[in-house]
Amino acid sequence: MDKIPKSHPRYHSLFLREKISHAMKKGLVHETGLIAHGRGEAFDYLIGEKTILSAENAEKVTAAALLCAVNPVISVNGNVVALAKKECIDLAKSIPAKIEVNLFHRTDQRIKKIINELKKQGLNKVYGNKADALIPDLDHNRALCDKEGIFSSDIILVPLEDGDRCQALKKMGKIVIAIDLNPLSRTARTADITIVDNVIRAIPNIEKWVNILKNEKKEILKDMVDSWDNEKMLKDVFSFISKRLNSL
Ligand code: PTJ
Repeated sequence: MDKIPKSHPRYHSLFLREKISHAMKKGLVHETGLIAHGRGEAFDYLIGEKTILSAENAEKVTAAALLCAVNPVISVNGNVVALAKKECIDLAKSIPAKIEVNLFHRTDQRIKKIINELKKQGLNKVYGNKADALIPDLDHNRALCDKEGIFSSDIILVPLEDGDRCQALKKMGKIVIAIDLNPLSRTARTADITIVDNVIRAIPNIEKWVNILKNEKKEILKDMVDSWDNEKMLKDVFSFISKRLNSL
């Protein structure tokens, strides 16, 4: 990777760009993943590049939901693996949950490369290669999934989702949790729980809450999930952003 001086005021942001660009050169990230990353950066600017209270609350309730799940699955794509592969594996181990590679721009080669990348990082079993099931009512490659993974999951965490799949997964009766910096996206408005935060902060923060809530009674965790109001949370995010902009 190019050497970015640590003293640069935008060091962290530039470092993430380097990671994404490096992963694209390795064939892990699709070229349009760079554009998606840029859109994410713009929204991250608007929230101050920090985990805001609404996101912290969503991360806490996500941990509660994942701890109540029978077959929780974390769905990862090129961007997520480029930015937060270790964090995803740590989270999956702490729940425990399965990790499945599910791509919008799916090719067998990229699926294999991403699976290998996760295995190199210490994950023994990675789903997504079998593709022996289909998400109904979804017209593109993201419909391909594993019977034992996404297809039979009850709760699915989907960082960098697209709205279509989110809707199709919900139609299957699953609880869908999305991580999306864009609170206006169809995904953000369709998911049961939306985390408006950067995956690089969101994933370790969910793990933090998993460890805090691990020994809590299931009824208490279920109550937290049942009383979650995603629409209100999104309104709070809009209000946060507009107040922040007005105060600048
Ligand atoms: O690896 P593939 O083939 O599955 O392709 C993945 C991309 C990202 C190209 C594909 O899913 C895509 O086109 O995504 P979209 O529709 O552009 O949506 C990406 C959303 O994720 C946007 O709303 C961004 O704001 C958001 N986003 C981007 N980077 C981050 C993010 N949200 C959280 N953390 C990020 N780092």
